[in-house]
Formats: sequence, C-alpha cells, structure tokens
Amino acid sequence: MIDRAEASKYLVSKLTDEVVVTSLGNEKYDLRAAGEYVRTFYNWNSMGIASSIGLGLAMARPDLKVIVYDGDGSLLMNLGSLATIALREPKNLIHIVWDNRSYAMTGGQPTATAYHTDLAAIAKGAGYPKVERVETIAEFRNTADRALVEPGPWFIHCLMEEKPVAGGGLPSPTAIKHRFMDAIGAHH
Ligand SMILES: Cc1ncc(C[n+]2csc(CCOP(=O)(O)OP(=O)(O)O)c2C)c(N)n1
Repeated sequence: MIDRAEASKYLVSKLTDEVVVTSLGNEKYDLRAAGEYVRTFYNWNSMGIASSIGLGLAMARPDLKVIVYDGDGSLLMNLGSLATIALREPKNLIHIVWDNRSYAMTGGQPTATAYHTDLAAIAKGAGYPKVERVETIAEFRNTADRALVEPGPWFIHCLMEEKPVAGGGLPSPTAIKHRFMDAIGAHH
C-alpha cells in the first residue's frame, strides 16, 4: 500500500511545466503539502468533476500535459467521464486515482471499491490505452516516470493506505482560479 504523501512529494519533485487538476478530497492536501506548485487547480467541494475538467483542459490546450489527481469516491460519481476520455483519447492526460476504498474526508465511509468494484478494470473496459495498477512506491515512481514521457491517456490506479493529512494551506477558490489562469496564460 502506497503512502500518498510520499508519492505526492515524488510527483511534485518531477513536475516541470505540467498542470494539475485535483479533486476535492484529501489528495489535494497531500499534494499541497508536497510543495507549492502554482500550476495546480484545486477543486473545493465539486465532487467528481476533476476528470471532466482535466479532459476539457487537455483538449483545449494540447500544448499542456494535464495531470488529474482524483479520489475513488469522486471518480465513482463520474464514471461516465472514463468513456468520454477514452473516446477523445487526449494523449496529454494522466489520470491518477488514489483509492483508499473510502470517503475519507467525510468520515471514512466505505466506497464501492471496498467491495467488488475495480477502477482499473473499469478504465480498461472504458478504453483507456494505458492502465496500470500500482501498490508500492517503487511501482508508483516507475509508472509516473513513464506517464510523464509516454503519450496517454494514462490511468494510474493507486492502492493506498489512508493516513492523517495536514489540512489547510490552500488559497481561496477565487485566488486558485486566478493564479491558475495566469500560470497557463489564459485570459480572465
Ligand atoms: C456532490 C457531493 N456529494 C458529497 C459531498 C461531500 N464530500 C466531500 S469530500 C467527500 C469524500 C470524497 O471521497 P474521495 O474522492 O474518495 O476522497 P477522500 O475523501 O477519500 O480523500 C464527500 C462525500 C460533496 N462535496 N459533493
């Protein structure tokens, strides 16, 4: 089982000019704690929509490499996005899903992945060309390294162990929007 905080530090250390779209769950705090990366669009409360925002961004801006930082509970709300992503086949999209088998932020209620649901199998069935399931930090590093250079769309299903996260440290939603748009040269 992967320590998401450790994996997030590795990912942030590898970023150069990629952009990151997070979901609303605890993954966004681990990413923020790993270091300030202004080319990050952190979602506040918009559950399930990170994959769709990432797809839109990847299609509108093929010059950018887009990393979606998702949670199992969030993705389960928007499984249809997997089929749409596979259909549009954005080569510049890396979809990382942190599967802690729970809705950690709201108290750890189990999600469907705690029972029978396999998100990597769903992504494969949806038609993602590159699907990996990773369970150790070494596998995460290897797969992230490949995804940063090989065309996607990638789906990286990360099996993780939930640990307490250091919350806070995020700008307001408006500030996030403005600084992200500035960072990618979009007009307000
Ligand atoms: C539409 C909607 N339903 C419910 C919530 C409440 N909510 C906020 S975070 C969260 C859990 C998110 O789960 P996951 O994406 O797996 O991330 P984790 O909390 O496990 O890191 C829930 C249910 C919400 N914000 N929006």
